[in-house]
Amino acid sequence: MRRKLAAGNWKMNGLSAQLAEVEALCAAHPDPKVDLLIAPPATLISSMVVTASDHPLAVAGQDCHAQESGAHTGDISAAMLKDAGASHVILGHSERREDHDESDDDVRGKARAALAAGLKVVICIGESLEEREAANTLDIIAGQLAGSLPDVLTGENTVIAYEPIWAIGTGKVPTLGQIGDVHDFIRTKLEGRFGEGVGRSIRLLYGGSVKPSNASDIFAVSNVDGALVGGASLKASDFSGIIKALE
Ligand code: G2H
Repeated sequence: MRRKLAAGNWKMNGLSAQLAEVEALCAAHPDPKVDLLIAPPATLISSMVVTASDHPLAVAGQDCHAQESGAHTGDISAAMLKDAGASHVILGHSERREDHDESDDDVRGKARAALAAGLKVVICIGESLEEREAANTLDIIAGQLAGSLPDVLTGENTVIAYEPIWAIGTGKVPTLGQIGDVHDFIRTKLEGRFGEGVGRSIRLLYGGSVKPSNASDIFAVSNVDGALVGGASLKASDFSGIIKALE
């Protein structure tokens, strides 16, 4: 049985004052029945860990470098995230793939580094609108899975987030059938590559314009084990509505 996961991705949003939302969230869910994770900007990781120190909320980075250390100005290593108190890192988000030209190969290298440093990874995949309209979605997903996932992973240390690029921050959400088709496809691919045990244990999140009003319907879709939430994770009241829909 896979435990449900509600993950927030704050992206490049949030100054220290934003931690009040985390306090409110923890107070609203003192004993959550699902796993909770928030990826703040790197500047807030340590303070968020302190804010949530009496709560099972886990904290994630939004990216890490594939190298352990070195001359990479502006980058952050997996060990640095761990040292700051993060337990997870999001990798391969479409905004990273687009803004920083990250390839599947790059994502796999980062995932290896993160797992080696003892972090858990949330690996993002998803098709563009052009790819969807050309009926290439499943080919794209298969390619991203094959290229982005390291060979050694488990359901304990890896989560996959399906985020159709055209649904991110746009308010557009795929039909429940479209979400189910992709999640079922991912599950089948994972079982084929990693074996039934591991393949069935990896949690699959849906991401892209999830909000309290659509969360229940999305969570009822087969093989949806939770959500990766952007905009609606910034306000405790919104994120709380999504968490309640998952519990
Ligand atoms: C997709 C999602 C979070 P939003 O990027 O990763 O963002 O919920 O704002 O569409």
